[in-house]
Amino acid sequence: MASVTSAAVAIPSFTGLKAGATFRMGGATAKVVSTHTPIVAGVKASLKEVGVAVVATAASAILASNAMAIEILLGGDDGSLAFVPNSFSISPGEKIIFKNNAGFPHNVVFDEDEIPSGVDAAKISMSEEDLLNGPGETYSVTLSEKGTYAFYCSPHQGAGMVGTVTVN
Ligand code: CU1
Repeated sequence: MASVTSAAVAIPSFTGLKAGATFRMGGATAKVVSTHTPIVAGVKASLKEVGVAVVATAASAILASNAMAIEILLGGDDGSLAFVPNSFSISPGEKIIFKNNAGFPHNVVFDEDEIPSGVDAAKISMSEEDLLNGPGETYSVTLSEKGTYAFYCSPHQGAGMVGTVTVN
């Protein structure tokens, strides 16, 4: 199954998921932001649009999104100093929304030695001193060059708060 990484989702009502519930799929935790029920034709159309094939069962939700975005949590619910998930893939131009969850302050700095050549780390990073201090604060970035990017949280890099995103 293709991995679907969009955070903004629309799900069919038969799954019984409520808005605000979280569920796991493809290794990423996604938050249900809408219980809007798309008509079948609409689901097919939007899946075709994003180029994924998803087999729906009563136990798994369809992630179909027009807003191409993925949400990465800063700090685990268990108090771990980590990006959740810490390794993921996106499409070129898809927005990554890093969101303060626990254990902040955090930030997001891309490693200039571990990003595709020609990409300016400063343009996609927060500054080392800049921090997200409050709950729910976000930092968003869009990556357009294909390749693998390593990033870290400067206050917690030593504690292992590092991550990798592949744009493909
Ligand atoms: Cu951090």
